[in-house]
Amino acid sequence: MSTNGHTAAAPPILLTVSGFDPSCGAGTVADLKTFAAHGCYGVAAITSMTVQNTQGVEAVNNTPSAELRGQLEILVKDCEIAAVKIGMLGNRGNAVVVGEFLDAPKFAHVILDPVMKSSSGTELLDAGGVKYVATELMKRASVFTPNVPEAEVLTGLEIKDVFAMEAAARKLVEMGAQAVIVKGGHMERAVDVVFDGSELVQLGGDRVKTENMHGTGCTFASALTAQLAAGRGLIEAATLAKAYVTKAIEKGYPIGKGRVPLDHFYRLKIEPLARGTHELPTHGMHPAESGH
Ligand code: PXL
Repeated sequence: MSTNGHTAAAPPILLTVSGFDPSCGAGTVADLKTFAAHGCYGVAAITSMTVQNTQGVEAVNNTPSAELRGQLEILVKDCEIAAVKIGMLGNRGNAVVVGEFLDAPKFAHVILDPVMKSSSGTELLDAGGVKYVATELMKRASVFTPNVPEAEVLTGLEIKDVFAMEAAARKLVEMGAQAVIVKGGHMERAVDVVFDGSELVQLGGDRVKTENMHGTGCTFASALTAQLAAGRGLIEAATLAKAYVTKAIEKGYPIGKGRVPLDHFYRLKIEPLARGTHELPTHGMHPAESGH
């Protein structure tokens, strides 16, 4: 029994280290929704308080580094964290805090999504931060998940096709990454390249409209974190995460005038029955309408 008297078994606890988006399509809230949709309990340390809605980012207010360190330390003193997912960091100072945090306790899974820009083009990581990610933080992560523009910045390669994505994945491993997933959401075909240092696999996917979406990268990395924490291997976890994000994109609905968030909870929705199909009434229910 736990010290506070509750006996129900807790689900895996996943930590997101990310920025807050008030429209809740991306960042911390997208991560927490994804964790919940996978039956996990999410805790969060906020790196940045952005001012944005679905139409774009108006301001970025990064958390003071000492405050971010405090948030991380108080959580690990209390909870057993099964996996850590890192998204927007804001600046070098906060990236260094996270690097130091990863050096102390050893986490089984650290998924690093090197967020550099918002989908509307605002910078979400300063130049010093990008350098720290490339030289220090990337090697502390068990899985590194750049999209194509981020992989181009980090490797200096121009990426125009899936072969160049493979070359970038290999280069990132040479640069110190333990395993890499280069996400192809920005490409003609939405193929992701997974490379664990020995095996290189292409994950094909149904192309769904993503031009006007928000939070797809955060959601993929969070679903991957949940699957890895559940004990799945990298390829299976990536395949399941890609299937989840694809479906959540398909089911996305507009909530404002701009970018569309995903439906993280599409699995909770029961599809309407086909016309003419009736469920058997159970005890205490009204019989299904018989049409006379
Ligand atoms: O999608 C990248 C991203 C991550 N984190 C936060 C964001 C965004 C995009 O806008 O706002 C907080």
